[in-house]
Amino acid sequence: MTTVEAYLGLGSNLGDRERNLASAVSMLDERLAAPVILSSVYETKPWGYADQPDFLNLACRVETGLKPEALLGAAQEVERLLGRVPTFPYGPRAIDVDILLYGDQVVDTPELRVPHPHLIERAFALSPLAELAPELLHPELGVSIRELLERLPRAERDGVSIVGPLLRR
Ligand code: PH2
Ligand code: MG
Ligand code: MG
Repeated sequence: MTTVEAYLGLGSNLGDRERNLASAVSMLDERLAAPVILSSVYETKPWGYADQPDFLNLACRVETGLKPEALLGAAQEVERLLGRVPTFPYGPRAIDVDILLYGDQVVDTPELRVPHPHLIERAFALSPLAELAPELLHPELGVSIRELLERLPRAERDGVSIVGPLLRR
């Protein structure tokens, strides 16, 4: 089986945020039948819509045999099982599981865009990703994750602070 190194971004700002992240990670472990390598947990100021609680975010690396559409299906199933209910764009959510990168592949369909179209604007996604893969090149821009993070405005980077390792419970 050929596998691809994919990176996911997870976030939560409703309920027991850390527990939501931990549950999502164990469900992904099961569904991907592969170990999920985790970044630290970060506490992050809400991006896009300010009037909501702070998020906890992390990134993870998975070595997966699933095609991007199937990986998206697994991510959405985890969101559903953890009781995510639709709100509004950039609004609060118990759990969000996004595909940030899928190897060096570019996907552009109505259902899925990879690399994640907002990745390069968001310190909450780039900071944990830079912890796992600082030298990885963005497939469309040819710029490293570390460099993309450094290019963000100071105010954007300052909205993100490292908390520590995820407690797997
Ligand atoms: N997710 C959003 C909108 N805004 N802000 C932070 N800090 N973290 C998120 O995960 C996040 C967000 C929509 O997916
Ligand atoms: Mg998202
Ligand atoms: Mg999402």
